[in-house]
Amino acid sequence: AKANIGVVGLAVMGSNLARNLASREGNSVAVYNRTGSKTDELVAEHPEAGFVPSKTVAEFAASLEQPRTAIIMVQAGAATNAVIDQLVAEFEPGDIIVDGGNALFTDTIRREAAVRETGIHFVGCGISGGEEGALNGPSLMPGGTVESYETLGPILRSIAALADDGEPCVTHIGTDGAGHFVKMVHNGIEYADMQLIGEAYDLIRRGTGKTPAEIAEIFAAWNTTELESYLIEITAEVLRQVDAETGSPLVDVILDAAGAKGTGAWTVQSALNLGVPSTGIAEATFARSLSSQLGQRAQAKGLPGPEAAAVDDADAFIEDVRLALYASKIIAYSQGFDIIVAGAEEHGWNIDKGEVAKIWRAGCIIRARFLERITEAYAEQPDLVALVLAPFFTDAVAGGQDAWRRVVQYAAGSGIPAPAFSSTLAYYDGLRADRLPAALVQGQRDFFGAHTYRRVDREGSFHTEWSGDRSETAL
Ligand code: NBP
Repeated sequence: AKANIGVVGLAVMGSNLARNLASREGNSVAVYNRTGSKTDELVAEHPEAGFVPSKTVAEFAASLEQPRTAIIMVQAGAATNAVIDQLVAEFEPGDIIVDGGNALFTDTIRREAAVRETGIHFVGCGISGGEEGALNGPSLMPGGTVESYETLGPILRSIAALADDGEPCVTHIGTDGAGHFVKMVHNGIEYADMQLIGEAYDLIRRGTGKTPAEIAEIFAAWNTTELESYLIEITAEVLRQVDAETGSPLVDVILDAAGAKGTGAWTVQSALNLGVPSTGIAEATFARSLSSQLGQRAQAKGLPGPEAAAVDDADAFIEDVRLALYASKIIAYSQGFDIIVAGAEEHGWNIDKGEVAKIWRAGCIIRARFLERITEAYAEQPDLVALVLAPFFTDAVAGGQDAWRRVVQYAAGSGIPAPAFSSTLAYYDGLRADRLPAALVQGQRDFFGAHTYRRVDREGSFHTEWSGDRSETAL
């Protein structure tokens, strides 16, 4: 019998996704991997899955029901290009090729346009949740045509994570690269969220002298508040872990140089291109870079600066940090959604922001209770100009801002780096400011480059004759 869905690329993600697909009623899953021994291993280890294995791409194509649907799970970049070419050579108009890898959305836009010429559908689908998600239910962010989603939708719904209300975490994000774009922003937000949690931990540790195990309990307690999320939950787990070899907290023996696979940088690059001030994600990405500059850090270690002073009231400080974390997190997410809005406008995608928040409620790394509030905010005001302007979030930030300011003051005064806490606060103050020093910047630009400026009291562009009589001309 032929399979109704196929998976190409059987490393950890592809194998797990194939097993997830096979476990759903009604699915028969064709599998193919460049190195055939991996296919044999997967089939041998999981007889229950009833896989339909192939050793060549032609055989794989022949093993699929028509119109064919195949999900590619190979390394992003050249490997993905190679596999797309191979599939296009065997597939026919009406068939669907899904790229489930972490492709850069501009690659997806280009690939979709190229594959469309052949009459085959190409869908870039963001998949979040790592290995575990792929196996038990990821959050899925498919792009591509509406037509392809009619076939693909039910399959994706069957394997997606389920939110608490039973809704599968998948929605058609938009055409061509929209799915990979939103997945990219998801990862950017993930960077910000992780950095903020890291700063909260560092401030508590240095401000109160508590041990990682004690701080683990604080995070576990926070996980019953509005901060409830997967990342807070695993933070407690990581902080609790003791190194078997040394008996020290594991967090103290892990080298403090954060890695990155590039999706944070892509998000920041997109934000810069779109002119979106996404300071939380940018600072989080730069913080990882700074941590990895081991040579510079070794030389800079002795630079002068204050010693962290212990706080007077540890419990009050910890509550301040919790509120600061919540406020900063709201700003970082608000900025992330601004990137989505700007990207959608730039690329002509009709992205439902509330739906995006909804499909992040389970399966993915940033899954959190808080996301329900984002969905509600967009449901109440579909044309909301910034998430932070939704009454619920405005109130939450207002309620936490005194604490937030105290924490940032303490960090600066004590010489503890808190780039994401402070930059999101500066953004908030910039956003709500009555006047910004941008007026002076415009004056400077006009002075040295005749770039002109606008006035608050009249329409039009103006230039001052800086090197002459300093009179103003309207242009
Ligand atoms: P890898 O990213 O490590 O890729 C390994 C797979 O790519 C193998 O099946 C390998 O085949 C295949 N491949 C390569 Br490499 N070059 C190929 C080529 N020229 N032609 C055909 N196949 C080729 O696997 P992964 O970690 O399972 O991730 C798969 C995708 O999912 C990636 O795009 C990744 O970014 C994305 N992703 C990963 C995660 C995660 O948590 N790991 C989460 C979300 C998304 P071989 O066996 O013959 O070498």
